[in-house]
Amino acid sequence: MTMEVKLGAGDALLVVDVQNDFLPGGRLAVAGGDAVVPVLNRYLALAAVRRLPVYASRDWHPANHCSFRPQGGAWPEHCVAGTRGADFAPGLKLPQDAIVIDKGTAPQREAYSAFEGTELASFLRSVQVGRVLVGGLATDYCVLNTVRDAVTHGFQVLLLRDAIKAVDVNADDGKRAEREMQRLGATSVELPDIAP
Ligand code: VGL
Ligand code: ZN
Repeated sequence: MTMEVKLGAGDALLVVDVQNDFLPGGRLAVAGGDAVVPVLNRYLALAAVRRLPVYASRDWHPANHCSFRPQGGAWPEHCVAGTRGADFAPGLKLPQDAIVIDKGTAPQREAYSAFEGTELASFLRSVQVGRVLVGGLATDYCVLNTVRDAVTHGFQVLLLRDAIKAVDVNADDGKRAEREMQRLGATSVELPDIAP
C-alpha cells in the first residue's frame, strides 16, 4: 500500500554518513551500501523541487578514535577526518548549499547519532523544520541512533526505507532496527509514497 506523502515547508532531508568507507571497497563496508546512492539522489531531486533544506552527516573521526580496534573499540579504522574514506560517495549529488554535520570528532566519545555533540537540532529548529526525512548508512547504527535522537528532540521522522542499508553484524540487525524506529514513532516511506 502506498501512502501519499506531500513534502513542503517544515520538512528537511538528512543524509546520514554516505561516505566511501561505508561503501563496498571501504574500510567498514556495508554490503550493498552503494545502492542507497541513486535512491538518495532521487530524494535529493525531490528536496530541490520542494525547496527543502538538506543536511548531510559525516562520521569524522580523529586517527586515534576510541571506536577503532587499536584503541579497544569495535570497528576497524574508518572515516578518519580528511581522508578519502571519509569523503562523501562521489556519486552522491548533494546540493551546493547542503549543510554538513561532522560527528564522532572527539577522540574519547563514540557518536553514532548525527545529533550527538552537534548543532543539528538547533539548525533544524532555527529554520522551523518539524519533520525530517532520514536515509543513509548504516541502518543499525548511525541511522537508528539519529532517528532515536530526532524523535527525542521532538521531530517527526520519515524513514526512507529504500535508501538505508544495514551492517548486520548479527543477521536481521537491520530489520530489528527498522522495527525499533517504527516503534519510536518513525514512519517508513519509499519513493512511490512521495507525491511528485
Ligand atoms: C557507523 C559504525 C561505526 C555508521 C559509524 O555510520 O553507521 N557505524 N561508525
Ligand atoms: Zn564511526
